[in-house]
Amino acid sequence: MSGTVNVGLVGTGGMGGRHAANLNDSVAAANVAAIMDVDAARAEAVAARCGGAAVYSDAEALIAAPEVDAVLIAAPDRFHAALARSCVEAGKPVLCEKPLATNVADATLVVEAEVAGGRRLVQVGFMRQYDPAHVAAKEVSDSGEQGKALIFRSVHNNPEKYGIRPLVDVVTNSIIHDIHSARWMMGEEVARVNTAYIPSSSDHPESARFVMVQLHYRSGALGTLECNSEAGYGYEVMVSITGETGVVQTSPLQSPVVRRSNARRQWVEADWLQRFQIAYLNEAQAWVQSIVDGQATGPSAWDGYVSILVADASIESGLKGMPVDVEVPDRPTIYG
Ligand code: ISE
Repeated sequence: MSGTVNVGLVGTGGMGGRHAANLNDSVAAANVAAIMDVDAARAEAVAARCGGAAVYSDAEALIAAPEVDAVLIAAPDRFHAALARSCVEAGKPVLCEKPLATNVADATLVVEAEVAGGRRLVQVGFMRQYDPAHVAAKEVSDSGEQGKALIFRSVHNNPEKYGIRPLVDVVTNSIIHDIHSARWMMGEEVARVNTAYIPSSSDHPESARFVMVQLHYRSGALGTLECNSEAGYGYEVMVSITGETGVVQTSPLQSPVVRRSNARRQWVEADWLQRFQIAYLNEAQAWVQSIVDGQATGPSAWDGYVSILVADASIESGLKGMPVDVEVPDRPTIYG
């Protein structure tokens, strides 16, 4: 496609607001043409910030609108799959925030719709794939300089924000990122998971404050995904890959280390919007470029589907207190 990509944005919460600002301010080939939110005042405010985009109260109407070339979905998680499917059925490229779906059945429907259309239209918002630190660590591991990759680790500490969260929410909303990183950075599929967790309090045994998922890869490599749902001090994400002769690890914080008055200080980012600021921008630029080029790139609906497959097994494992096997079907040819 040539010229400007007219983007319709569904959802203007923290994430949607950030995407709108990134597209409007920093992606030259994008025009934020339409905004939808059930909160009309918030939609109007974001539309005004983006130079007077059209405001919709119905997401399906925005997807169908002739002035919308492509759609960015930043609505609550439970709406993602149905909206992504509508975009695919309308033949419009879509950047769908993670998770692609909150369950395997819904993710399957998105993949089936895309396969039926015969071409990729969906990119899933696994923005860590656009984070320079993650990309550099993967490059080191892929180069083979530290031998075969044997162990993947990730630590994901969230800010104080959520309150009591059930295991299903921590896994499908937070750990889903770590699951994607574990597949993408190691370049192979997970065959079995084993989850343990600690509830927030004895009054809420169904809640999950700390979650640890052990991964067994098909090759025999291992992984651990550790998530603190409410670390209480700020936001950190760290990944490392241990090879036969070395370890590559990302720095959990982007801020500089300051030494002063016999102390060493480092500022901790408040949340993912700060920590992954560059990643979100890179993601938006790459997505719009892929539309201009007519060739979807980045994390696919298949990645979104397999991630939720692993997430589902991780939840089952945690609830049953036993390991659960993951059967990943053959990848349809449109996903390469
Ligand atoms: C949030 O929705 C995100 O996507 C963040 O990247 C993640 O760290 C956080 O846990 C999620 O709630």
